[in-house]
Amino acid sequence: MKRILVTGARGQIGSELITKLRDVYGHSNIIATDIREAEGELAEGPYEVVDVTDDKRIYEVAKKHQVDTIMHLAALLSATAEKMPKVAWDINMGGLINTLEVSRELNLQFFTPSSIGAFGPSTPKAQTPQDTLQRPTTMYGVNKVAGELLCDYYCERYGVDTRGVRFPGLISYVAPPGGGTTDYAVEIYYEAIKQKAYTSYIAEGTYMDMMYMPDALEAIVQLMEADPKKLVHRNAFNISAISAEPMDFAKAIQHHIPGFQISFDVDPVRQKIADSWPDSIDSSAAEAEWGFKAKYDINSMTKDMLEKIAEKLK
Ligand code: VAH
Repeated sequence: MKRILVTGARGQIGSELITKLRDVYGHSNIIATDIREAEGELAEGPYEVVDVTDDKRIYEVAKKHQVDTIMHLAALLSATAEKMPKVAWDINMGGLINTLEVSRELNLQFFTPSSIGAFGPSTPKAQTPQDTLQRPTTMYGVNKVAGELLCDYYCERYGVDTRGVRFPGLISYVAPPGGGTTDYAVEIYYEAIKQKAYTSYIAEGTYMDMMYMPDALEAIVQLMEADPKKLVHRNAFNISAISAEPMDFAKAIQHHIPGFQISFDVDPVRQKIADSWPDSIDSSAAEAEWGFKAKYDINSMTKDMLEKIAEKLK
């Protein structure tokens, strides 16, 4: 039976992953942790305040709850990391080595996400291969590449069962994203309902990989339950569902809100980050090694997002 400690439980992924894991493994087996106090549904199960830069606290909570798995999500995202690179290094890399060390000491299974941000401008942009050049030009990307190598090292050197995926931009209606480059793909849905208009900070024609959150959560559980003997790769698998630019979102929304208008006011910092990332990545290794398959495309995601946000804003 899995007993899982999740860091970053109040983040965009964490807040929904806790609900998913509680449904799959039972409320009492999921230990939600974050640097902030619990709020809302998070308080309905085991919860601890944990700063991932405090290695002793992570060990203490993992030991106390006798977990067998850590899912480490706490991190600063790409745009925030560019504003405070040294802080991002300290949190992203400090938190990672601390959770890996606890996993080594307590023989825990380990998951942490990488990102399409682990690629850079010299990486092939169309159908980016699983194994290819990774020379990112952002602190977030440096953290993700270093993180992938560190997780593979802990697996090779110490036998820690580390696994990860390179997430695309994740789209959800539950917790707002914070400090990401792909956040426009969430904002556009809220503004479509509130204003029937959205001004995008990412330029028309800028393709990036995206995925609806339910597919992302299912991928985490599927990967962690996969037969380790079938894993050729581990840290981290390319996975994607949608390759889209802002106009694709606008057209999908206009099917439901015909008067919706998009305009552009490009943010040079986040545009530069987006331009350094792939247009589309190849998910075939994940499909072959653990059966990854996304269920939502841009049209089915848009229908669900608009319905759920309209309900939420009532
Ligand atoms: C970001 N949402 O924009 C995150 C993610 C692929 C993008 O890593 O930083």
